[in-house]
Amino acid sequence: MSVLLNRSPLSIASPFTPPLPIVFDDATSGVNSTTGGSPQGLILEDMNRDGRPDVAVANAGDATVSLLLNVTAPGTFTPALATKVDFATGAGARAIATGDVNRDGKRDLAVTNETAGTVSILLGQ
Ligand SMILES: [Ca+2]
Ligand SMILES: [Ca+2]
Repeated sequence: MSVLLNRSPLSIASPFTPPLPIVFDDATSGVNSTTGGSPQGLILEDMNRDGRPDVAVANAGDATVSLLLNVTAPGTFTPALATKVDFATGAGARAIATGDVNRDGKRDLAVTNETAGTVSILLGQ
């Protein structure tokens, strides 16, 4: 999994004339983090409620979801992700989404498992 930062100019003239220039890092200058096998779906969501979006990846190859907490220092231009923590899903994890399934105020994950023909719900703790 690669994180490519948006390097667009921070100030926008008012009124600006579209198109707004957008510039990203490329895979050689971005940050690459290890996921599980054959990563498929990905979401950015603040799973631990610290104000920084974290990364969750559905891994079809090893039937897991990898959660990589965002540990980027505030105000820096270098993204940093913690080492992944894996959670078991059904076989062939593909798409991933978040929501508060049990309405306890904590983000949960829902993962489609293509091979198993199931959906896994992983409740936030
Ligand atoms: Ca977070
Ligand atoms: Ca919840």
